[in-house]
Amino acid sequence: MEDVLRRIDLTTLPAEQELRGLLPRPAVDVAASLAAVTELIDAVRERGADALIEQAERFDHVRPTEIRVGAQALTDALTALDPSVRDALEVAVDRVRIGSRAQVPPSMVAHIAEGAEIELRWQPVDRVGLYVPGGKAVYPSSVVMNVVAAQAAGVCSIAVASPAQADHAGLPHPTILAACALLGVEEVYAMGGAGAIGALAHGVPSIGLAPVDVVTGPGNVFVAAAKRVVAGTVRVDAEAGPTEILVIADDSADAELVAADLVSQAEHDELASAVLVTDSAELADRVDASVARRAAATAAAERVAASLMGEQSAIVLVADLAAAARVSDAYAPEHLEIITRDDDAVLAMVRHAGAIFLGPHTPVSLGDYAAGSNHVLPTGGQARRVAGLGAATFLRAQQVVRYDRAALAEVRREVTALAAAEGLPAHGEAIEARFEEPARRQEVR
Ligand code: HSO
Ligand code: ZN
Repeated sequence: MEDVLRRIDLTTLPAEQELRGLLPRPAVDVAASLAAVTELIDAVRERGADALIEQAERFDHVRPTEIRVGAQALTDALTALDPSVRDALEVAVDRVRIGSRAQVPPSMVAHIAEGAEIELRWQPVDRVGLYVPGGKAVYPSSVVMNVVAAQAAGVCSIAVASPAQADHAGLPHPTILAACALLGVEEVYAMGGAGAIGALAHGVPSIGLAPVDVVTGPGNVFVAAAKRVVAGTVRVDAEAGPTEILVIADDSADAELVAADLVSQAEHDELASAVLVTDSAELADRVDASVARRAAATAAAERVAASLMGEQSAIVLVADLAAAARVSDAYAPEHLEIITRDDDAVLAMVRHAGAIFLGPHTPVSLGDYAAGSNHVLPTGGQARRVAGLGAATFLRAQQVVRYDRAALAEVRREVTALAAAEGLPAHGEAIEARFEEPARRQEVR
């Protein structure tokens, strides 16, 4: 049988070989859309709801009657939700809430010297805007991941934006509305794309939409570009590109499970990446045969085939698991699965990944819904430098500094010397003033 996944043989990998770029990523040119997106955002800033309605007509092919979704529509969506989906969402919410709460760091006090301390206090931002796409993929699970993380951080004010749907009378998709209602989110807007990101960042006074402090959520290339444009005004999360899964497996792994997991993420997108890195040529053959069978039989067979046969997907053969960890780190995948005889030993060698799934009973699709982890993760190699979405996305570390007189006296000379060296004598005087007699202070003035 023809191979489905292309093979890359790195069994003789020189220690110094540069591995980045070995697995090409799908080209997503966010910068090319910046000008167009800026125009859309400016229109919303200038003309508010009128511009949002025009943009819905142009891009979503529907005229929303109202941008702000009414309370009744939210309640109705939850009432109409299939009870088994509601139950499943509730389980997901409970688990993600436990996982998200555990991410909120406790306040810490650093004792610098006697009488000198700095408290690190984690404060949530006041208000956030969460974007939920509404195109071919409608993911209520993404509503859960964004909202629960913000709630766990202690954010008081949450607004959700999702495009108006032609099939749903200009409202966002009903499962999105139902998920919002389930989570107690009352402020939902039927708006999508770059305009929605601009509206959240800058506010739309005419419809009572107050500007937010943080905008998060996945979206297409225009949403990614819009997040870049508003990044000077609000905090944004990482850009979400096509999904990626990289599996490190040895000959002890069950090829059927590895294949099932590769196919599961290929299901998202023609541009999704599915990569197996293994030191076993035999496992590689078995996984490829299983992938061929599964890809042909799955519901989204065409999309899955496009993803698996694309340049971005591959089986990489390496000499040992240390080399597998090097390949994985060079790629910095959104999702990394480790299915080997000693998963913890491999984990210890790996540095860069959005989320890591250990062992044969921890598939990525568990994490997509109900592991308790968050599924909004950095793609495109961003895992080298940023974390996935979580409570921390909505928190700031604040330094609370407290010195007593004796502690200040201890560094009096050093501060004054540095201030003088920087040509800022008033800085030094602010220190010295603490040690002058009250009478002398008058004299100086
Ligand atoms: N795997 C996707 C998230 C998702 N999967 C949503 C199913 N629904 C990106 O991490
Ligand atoms: Zn998924």
